[in-house]
Amino acid sequence: MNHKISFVLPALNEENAIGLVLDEINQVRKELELKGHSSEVIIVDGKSNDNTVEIAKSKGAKVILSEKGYGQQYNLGFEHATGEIIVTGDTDLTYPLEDVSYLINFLVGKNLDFITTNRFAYMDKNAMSLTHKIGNLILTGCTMGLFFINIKDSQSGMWIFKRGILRRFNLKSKGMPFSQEIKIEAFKKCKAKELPIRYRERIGEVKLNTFKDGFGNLFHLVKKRFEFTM
Ligand SMILES: Nc1nc2c(ncn2[C@@H]2O[C@H](COP(=O)(O)OP(=O)(O)OP(=O)(O)O)[C@@H](O)[C@H]2O)c(=O)[nH]1
Ligand SMILES: [Mg+2]
Repeated sequence: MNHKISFVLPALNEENAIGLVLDEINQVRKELELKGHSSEVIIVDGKSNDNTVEIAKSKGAKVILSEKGYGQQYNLGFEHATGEIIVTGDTDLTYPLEDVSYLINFLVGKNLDFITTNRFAYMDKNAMSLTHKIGNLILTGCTMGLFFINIKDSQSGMWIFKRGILRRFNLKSKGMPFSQEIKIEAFKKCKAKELPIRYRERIGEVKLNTFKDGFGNLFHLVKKRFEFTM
């Protein structure tokens, strides 16, 4: 069966990487087209003050201007997406978008609703700092313990899912906790699976603050767990 695929990616000052990310996506779009699928690319910009928007447009992406905020940007991008299947990822060249065709086959072939990815399976040597790794481990452990779901990477930003399931999700986070929130919703409410991927070293400046974002995400987990029991 033929599908329309929407690539939705948030961007914040990614001028050094976004052109390469879109080259990789455009290559995948050709592969998808040969299989009879159509596609669109939506970049949701959070007020970048470099050339991110211009480069994205020059590579053929549809650019949506948003307030800054990872979750806020994703929610706006999802509203604009028209494909039955949504593919996400960062605009920093870390995620293997070249594997999207395989991942879509897996989603459809196994009749899943949602796939998230495990970056720790095949991580390049310098792709993640030690503090960031420890933070991820703690957050993933807390997600498993508080919500009784079995995943290895609660913070991965590459998901492949059927757009229709978003209706059933209660997504409140405007910032970085959006990543764990969408997984919790998916594993609680539909057929979801985590698959291993390669994770590459980022191009461009690191924007995450391990401690600020780490504690923010931890606080969000506790708050969300409390809501679940209400
Ligand atoms: N950190 C951050 N990233 C944002 C924001 N808005 C959009 N983004 C984009 O969201 C993606 C995820 O942010 P990253 O800073 O790469 O976070 P990360 O992947 O956990 O950390 P890295 O290991 O540094 O890649 C990137 O494509 C950013 O450009 C924001 O408000 N904060
Ligand atoms: Mg990243």
